[in-house]
Parts: sequence; structure tokens; C-alpha cells
Amino acid sequence: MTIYALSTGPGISGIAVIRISGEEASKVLTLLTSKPLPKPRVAALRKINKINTSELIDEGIILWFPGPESYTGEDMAEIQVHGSKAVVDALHKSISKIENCRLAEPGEFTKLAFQNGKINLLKAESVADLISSETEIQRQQAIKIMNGKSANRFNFLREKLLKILAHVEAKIDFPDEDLPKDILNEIKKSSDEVLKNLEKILDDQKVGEKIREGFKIAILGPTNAGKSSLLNHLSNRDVAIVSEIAGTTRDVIETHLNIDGYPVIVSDTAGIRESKDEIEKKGIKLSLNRAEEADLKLIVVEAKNLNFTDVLKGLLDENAILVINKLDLLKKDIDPEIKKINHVLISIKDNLNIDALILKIKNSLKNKFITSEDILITRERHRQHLEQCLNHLKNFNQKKEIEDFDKAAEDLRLATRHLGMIVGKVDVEEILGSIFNDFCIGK
Ligand SMILES: Nc1nc2c(ncn2[C@@H]2O[C@H](COP(=O)(O)OP(=O)(O)O)[C@@H](O)[C@H]2O)c(=O)[nH]1
Ligand SMILES: [Mg+2]
Repeated sequence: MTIYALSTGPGISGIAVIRISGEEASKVLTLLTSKPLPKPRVAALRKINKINTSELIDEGIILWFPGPESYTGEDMAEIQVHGSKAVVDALHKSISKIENCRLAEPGEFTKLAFQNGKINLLKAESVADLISSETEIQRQQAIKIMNGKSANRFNFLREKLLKILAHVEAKIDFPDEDLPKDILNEIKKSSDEVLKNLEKILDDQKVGEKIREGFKIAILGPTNAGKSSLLNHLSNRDVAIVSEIAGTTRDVIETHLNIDGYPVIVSDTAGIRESKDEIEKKGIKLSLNRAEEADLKLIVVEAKNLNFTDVLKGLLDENAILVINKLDLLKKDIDPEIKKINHVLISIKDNLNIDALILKIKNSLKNKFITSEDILITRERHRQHLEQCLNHLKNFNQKKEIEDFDKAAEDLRLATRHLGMIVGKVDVEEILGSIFNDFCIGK
């Protein structure tokens, strides 16, 4: 099958690029242009006609990438036309009339690239991350992984395990021969080293995942404290309804922000209070769930009314900033006990001290995002395989002491397999779907 798709974003644009991959790619080009193929990888200006007629669709640049030196490893072509819906539709319709050609599925080009051995799984994932990166730190992370930063490390550790496995299997094949002392020592040294490496990689405060998914800030507090006002102020637009009626916000409202290059997801939540209203109660439950998941909590209260309920007290931990709002209404000084808590006094109405609050948020972000060179995990998938690998390796380390080589070898095989699955060095059909389904069509 030959696949085709618009690879640039939909909508009006100067140029739209349509990619074609598969055996019929050359035929598509010759049928659309009624001319021989251009030289490989050299741009050529061509008139592009509807199939089987001489009716012009548009004039544009075509590129011919014979396989295997192409992104997917198959024969590929690119057609650059003007980026209008009508031009793209006409071109798609023409290509669809050619035998064995169909529209690509989401992520199918990159999936082919992986299946044809052009890229590994980590690179495929990082292509998706780069495409969806919104902030500088996300772009930097995606490009590092695309360049093989984590694949090299995981492959290096996997090679070490494979070497140990070779020794252990030799022992199984020749049970009467004792493994020489120096080889046993080497096995111990190597497996300890891999184990330490894995533990270090896993001890990463999930920074890679936070960068990819966004740092989660939850705005929490009693009703009417100004939580929705704060969300709107931070987002610079009216995202949530602000009203003096207590209990206005019931659902969780989320916005994505870019604070100094850090990706942040801020969620405004229902005010926490005793309520008899079923819907409001559900909203409050959602608020408390958000509080649990959040990397940072902004606990917003009114300056004039600082009665902390037990629930609020429980939320005020080291990952929380107490935001005392409506400073404009405050006539006297605040309670010295409260002053001891990490807090900031603001007035959203009069725009007082908001800068100080943003600075506090930024500092908290910086502390959480300290990126060491060792951040290799960017998805839960990687973490799970690494944890499994670590567990099997620990089992192996225990067993080999008692010379139970058969079982030890099985643990080692499983450890190696899990490490290989991160990069895609084993049969990975079952995880392919979950990765490539996140892509958009044309990638
Ligand atoms: N005086 C004063 N009123 C504010 C301030 N911030 C918000 N409000 C008002 O407080 C009321 C409740 O605000 P809202 O953002 O809906 O509170 P929420 O229930 O915590 O989401 C609204 O009438 C706001 O205009 C402030 O800094 N000073
Ligand atoms: Mg609200």
C-alpha cells in the first residue's frame, strides 16, 4: 500500500506539503506531472494536474526520495503546493484515484520509519514530542532524545546485560565446568554497575515527564476568595467565570501557560466548603483530587477572613504557597501566626504584589525543573520498563549467589528484554499502537 497525507498543519498557509510513501510514490509523481521523475532529492518546479486530465490543480515543487534513503525507508515523494483547502483537497482526490493509494493513518509515516529500522522507538516518540512542544524547555528535551541521548545510555546498559547473559548461558550449556573466578567477579561487578545506573536514572523526581506533560499548579481555597480571578489574571484572559456568588466554579478549569519557558498547566477549582448541593460536592471532590496531583498548590484565601478549615490546613505543605487575596479590603495587619507560613499578600483587584506571587511560582518551578544531564525518562512507559528491569536484575543478583543458574538466567533475560523494549529492540507490536496513535496524520 502507498500512503499519502498532508504533512503541514491544516488551514490556510503559504505552502502545504503532501507526503507520499510506498511503491506507487514514483507513479503518483509521474501521473500528476506528466513528466519523468526529477533527480533524487533535487527540487523541481512542476505543473500539477488532475489525474487523467490536463486540468491544472496548482504549480509547485516536487521532491523525489527513492528508498531506502528516505524518512520511512520506502520510496517517498513530497509535493509542495499553495496551502489552501481546495488545492489540498483536489490533490488528495487525484491521488486517491491511483490504485493502491490510501490516506495515511495518524503517525503512520513515523511508524513505517520505525518498522523499517530507520529510527528507534525513543526517536519516534521524541518526533511526536518535538511536534507538540510548546516551550523552549520541551523543545530542548525532545531534540536531545531525538539525537539518541537516552537510547545510547539504555543500549549501553543492555549490552552489559547481554554480556553477562552470554556467560551465564555458557554455564548452563556446560554445567560440569565451573565458571572461572574472574568471570564470576566480572558478572558481579557488571550487574552491580547496571543496577546502580538504573537506580540513579529512576531517581529523577520525574522531571522529564513534568517537562513533557507540564508542571501542574492547582488553585485551591474557600469559595469567593478570588481563585477564578487569579486564573484569569495569570492567563491574561477570561477563562473562568468570576462572580461574588459563592460556589460559581464547579468544574475544574484548566489553562496551559508558558512561564519563562516552563510548561505549566494551571487549574482553577471549586471552592472548598461544606455543601449540600450534589453537583458542588462533586466539584469539591475534584478540587481535592487536583490538590493531590499538583506539583504546586496555590491556596487562595481572603485577607479579612482567615479561618482555616482542617481541609485547608491539610493542603498547606511544602508544595504550597498561601496566597492571601483582597489586600485592598484589609484594614489591620494579619495574624503573626499566619505570617510564619510561606505566603504572599496580594490584591487582584488593585494589581498589588502579583509580581511577587509570580516570582514565587517561578522559583518553585526552577527548583522542580533542575535538569541534570541524567534525565532520560520522559514517559511512564520508560519508567515502567526500567522498574521491571531493576526488579529482575535484583532477583538475578540474589539468585546467582546460590548458583541457581537456570532461574538466574531467566531473570537476566527478562531484565534485558525490558531494557530493550524502551528502545524498541524486541518484539514490540503491542506497544506500537499506543505510541503512534498519539500522532497526527501526516507525521
Ligand atoms: N476587593 C477585592 N475583590 C476581589 C479581589 N479578587 C477577587 N475579588 C472579587 O471576589 C469575588 C469572588 O471572586 P472569584 O474569582 O469568583 O472567587 P472564587 O470563588 O475563589 O473563584 C468576585 O466578586 C471578585 O470580583 C480583590 O483582590 N479585591
Ligand atoms: Mg471560582
